[in-house]
Amino acid sequence: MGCGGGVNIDLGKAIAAGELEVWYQPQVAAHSLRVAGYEALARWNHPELGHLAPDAFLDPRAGGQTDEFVADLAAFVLARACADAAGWDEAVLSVNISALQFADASFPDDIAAIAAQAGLPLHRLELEILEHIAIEQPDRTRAVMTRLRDMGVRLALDDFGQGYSRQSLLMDLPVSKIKLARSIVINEENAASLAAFVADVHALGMVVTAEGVETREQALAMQAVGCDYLQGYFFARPAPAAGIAHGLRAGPPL
Ligand code: G
Ligand code: MN
Repeated sequence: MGCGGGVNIDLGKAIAAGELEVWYQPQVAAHSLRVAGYEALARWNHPELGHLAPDAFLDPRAGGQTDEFVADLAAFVLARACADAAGWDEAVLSVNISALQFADASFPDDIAAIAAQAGLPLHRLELEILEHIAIEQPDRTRAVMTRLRDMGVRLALDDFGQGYSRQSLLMDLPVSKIKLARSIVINEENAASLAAFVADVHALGMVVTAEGVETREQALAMQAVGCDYLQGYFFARPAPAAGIAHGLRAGPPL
């Protein structure tokens, strides 16, 4: 099977061999620094190469894999993550969802079945959709997103701010969270416009997560412009479910 990222994975074999894992990275509340939730991240424990992130064996934009491959991987991650998260107190589970799934009219029913099977209440589930998918394919994704929102599932726009959206489009989307792309590194020049953006998002009733926070300076600056949640290596790297510390602060104090 050809793969966009270069390393070939035989998904069925990897799952059967227990090589496919789901790791978790905390999102902390920007002021208390308490863990509010975890993002589920697939990791392939390759026999020779070690733990590979999906971008090493999956490229959703290049379409290197068959639809069936993407669907199988997604189904595995969702089921595994929901089962793990059912055992956490109140922490929200965030799962990355592909364009394909958001275009599938039966996806909300699949979600309800998977969460019920795992014993995870739908209000503790958040699904992340890439900004450009939600914006570029609104007719294909809107109905499914709205149905999920009405079921009580939270929706987040992932990798936000890479130039796809006019801000006015946000108003119409049934999402409750914007995740600022890791590529947006806060500095003296962009801090004021970021603060204005965050204020606009808040006025729409949505919250903002800063992703890819790697230093104390970035954490403090993102907190200062009003971000509600912070996520990144400064607080914690993705880790296996066994390493999760419930309700604790993640990372060093600011
Ligand atoms: O696009 P998305 O937000 O789903 O990407 C998640 C990926 O980003 C994961 O593979 C995770 O390991 C990586 N990641 C998480 N935090 C950081 C960070 O602080 N710095 C960098 N460079 N990558 C990060
Ligand atoms: Mn994500």
